[in-house]
Amino acid sequence: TRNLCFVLGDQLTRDLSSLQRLIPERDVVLMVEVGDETTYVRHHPQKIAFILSAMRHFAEDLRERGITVDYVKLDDEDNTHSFSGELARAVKRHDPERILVTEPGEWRVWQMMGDWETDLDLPVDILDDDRFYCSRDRFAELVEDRKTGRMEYFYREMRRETGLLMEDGEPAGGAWNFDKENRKSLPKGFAPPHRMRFRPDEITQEMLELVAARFDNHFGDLEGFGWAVTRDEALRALRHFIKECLPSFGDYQDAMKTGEDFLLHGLISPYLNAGLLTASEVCDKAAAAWKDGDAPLNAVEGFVRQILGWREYVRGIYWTEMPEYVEGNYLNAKRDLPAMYWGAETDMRCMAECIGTTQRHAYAHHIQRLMVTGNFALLAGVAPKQIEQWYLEVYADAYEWVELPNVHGMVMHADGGRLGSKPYAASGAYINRMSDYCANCSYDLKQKTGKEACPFNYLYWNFLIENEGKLGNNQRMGLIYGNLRRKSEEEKAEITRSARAFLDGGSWD
Ligand code: FAD
Ligand code: DLZ
Ligand code: SF4
Repeated sequence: TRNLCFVLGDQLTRDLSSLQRLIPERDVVLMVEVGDETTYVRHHPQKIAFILSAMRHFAEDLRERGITVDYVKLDDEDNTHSFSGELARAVKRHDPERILVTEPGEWRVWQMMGDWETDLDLPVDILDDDRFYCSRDRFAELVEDRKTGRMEYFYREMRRETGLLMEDGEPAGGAWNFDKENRKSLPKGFAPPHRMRFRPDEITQEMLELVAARFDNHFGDLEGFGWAVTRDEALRALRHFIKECLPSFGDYQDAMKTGEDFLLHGLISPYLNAGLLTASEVCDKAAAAWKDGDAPLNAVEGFVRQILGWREYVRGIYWTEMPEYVEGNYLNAKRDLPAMYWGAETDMRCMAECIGTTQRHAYAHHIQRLMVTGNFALLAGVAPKQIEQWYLEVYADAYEWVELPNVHGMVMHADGGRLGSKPYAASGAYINRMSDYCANCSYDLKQKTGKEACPFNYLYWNFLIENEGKLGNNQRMGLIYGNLRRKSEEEKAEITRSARAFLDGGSWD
């Protein structure tokens, strides 16, 4: 063997940079299922089943194309259960001249890779992950040029660089975004399209059994597993989304509805992040739908912005700010994550819905993550590391590079504003406007304090009171703090009392 090409579980892309260097006649691909990766956090069982099944299918696909794959299974006898251990064993088996690997998604693994050359006494080529529009180096350059202070500027730069949704150097439709046309609430009686789910084949069935036996103490259901596990299936799911959902994606992007777990969302993040789909093909197909007159610009731009803008931006932030990033706790939040996040009963309808969909599917859509479970953790002052770990565990699309900036930065403001200039704190009124949850909730949205009141109401004001020192001078929060300052001392004391009773078991009277 000349080259041993190590492919990780989120690198399941045929033209991955490391695989492009492969000469099938003489090189070997290594793929490994290892205990360390399945348990470094207690991933949702569907996440483990998805990744391992997708890995096994990908290995089959490579073999069918004449590539030699050395595949270590989770229950192989001599499995050392770590990336480094398995690579060392494979080096003994194949005696390669060189290791080829594409840079990993997580800092944790990046650090491991740094030791391999010395430990193995072999050259290790760590190649750029060119599945992203913006390389780590390019992002760092843009930071230097101060073109990435905020997502919006970064996104415009990416639109210019890629030419996506551009016409003669100008944004299509004459504006960079059409959000004022988006964010509608759902019309009465709205029924979202039926979603494409996939019946487990033999390989997936075997994985489901293995995961059920081995990870039965992890939070989340395994029944109902319907994720695509091959590129062909993922492409079918993407086509279905573009045809049936994309045309109205923009309009109802921020809506939430009881019992509707998917609405018009893409359901593609697990595929993008594991490599079954690439960002550029997804954005190109969405842009083509607009060009062909099959989807309006507000929808296509809104969708493309999530991928070309947000997804690339958070990755850039992750790699420019790590490893210090994870240590920040700007608002000094310290509370434990409440048991309802792990499925304990709660009377808060919104939380029960969003945690329920998470448990059922290892999925929740963006507004549920941001404005319900995220917003609660922010307002309740949950310790950043605890809520970060929750998000990393429970979603099939969660890898630290994308989870951490979203949770630590966007939701918890623990980075003091590196990612977003202000926290997305909101009271119950926002959730009521964007959903039908409150109509089915035993808490009263109209009451502002006391046992019966919607907890988001007093937690919202309590959050502003507790953090006035840090946020009171934030220009973008001027209006809100103006409102707080008009409240009487008595009113504020009521708010604080309710928040303490709810969060810390204090007295309600
Ligand atoms: P759609 O609504 O159809 O959006 C299309 C695509 O845009 C997504 O597939 C995703 O690739 C991308 N996207 C949208 N928003 C973001 C964003 N904020 N950051 C990065 N990509 C984005 N996404 C993950 O992929 N992994 C995570 O671990 C993750 N953690 C999150 C944690 C919090 C607190 C929040 C608020 C958001 C998080 N997101 C994460 C972003 C977003 O919620 C998911 O990407 C989205 O819900 C996936 O579902 P979808 O494919 O149906 O998305
Ligand atoms: C998430 C995950 C899991 C659960 N299991 C494996 C595995 O057994 N083997 C593997 O190669 N990758 C797995 N992964 C994905 C890795 O955690 C991911 O590749 C790294 O975190 C780098 O992003
Ligand atoms: Fe959630 Fe409050 Fe609405 Fe109940 S009333 S669903 S707790 S926002």
